[in-house]
This record gives sequence, C-alpha cells and structure tokens, in this order.
Amino acid sequence: MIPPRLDENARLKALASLPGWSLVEGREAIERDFRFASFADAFAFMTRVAFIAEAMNHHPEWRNVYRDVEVTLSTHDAGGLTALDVELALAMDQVARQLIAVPS
Ligand code: H2B
Repeated sequence: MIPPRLDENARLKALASLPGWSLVEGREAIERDFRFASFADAFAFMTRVAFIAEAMNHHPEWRNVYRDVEVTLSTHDAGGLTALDVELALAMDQVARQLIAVPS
C-alpha cells in the first residue's frame, strides 16, 4: 500500500519534530548530513540503518564519503514525503545518537 503524501501543514509539523533535517530545494524530500568520528562508525551507521530500512521496505538515498553520510528521504511510490520518511528519519537519528555523530 502506498502511504498518502503529507500535506504542506503536516510537512512543516514533521520538520519541526526533526531537528537537523531540512527540506530539499525543488523537490519533496528531506535531507540531513551526518558526520561520525570515523569511517568505521559511518559504515556501522549505514549497516544498522540498512536493516531497519529493509524491514520497513523503505530505503534511503545516501552517499558516503569517509566519515560523512549524506541522506535524502522521499517516498518514490508516492512522489513525495510520507509518514514513512519521518519514521525512517527518526530511526536514523536514534542510530546516529548511539554512534555519537559529531558536528559536521
Ligand atoms: N523506498 C522509498 N524511499 N520509497 C519508496 O517508494 C519505496 C522504497 N518503495 N522502497 C518500495 C521499496 C517499493 O519500490 C517496493 C516495490 O516495495
């Protein structure tokens, strides 16, 4: 089942509950850059998130360079932002806290 897109009001509300995340310019998606203490931590983050994403059947767009992980979330099937993106963003924040993300 394809979840419904969040309306403008719900998008702003979701963003307010997701410090560190911002809306992507020109696209209905959210993004956050994570920096970790090491490449090993960045890769551990991606590994842990990969299992969560797979269990949710909701997958991130992301790019890793050394200890940085740049993430974009959007629900492709819905053509925009849905509750699944918010849920995955919150899960990513939790994993990052466990690994002690450092300021980028
Ligand atoms: N991930 C994301 N981010 N958006 C989707 O719409 C999506 C997904 N759809 N993972 C899933 C897989 C879909 O393509 C499969 C067929 O269930």
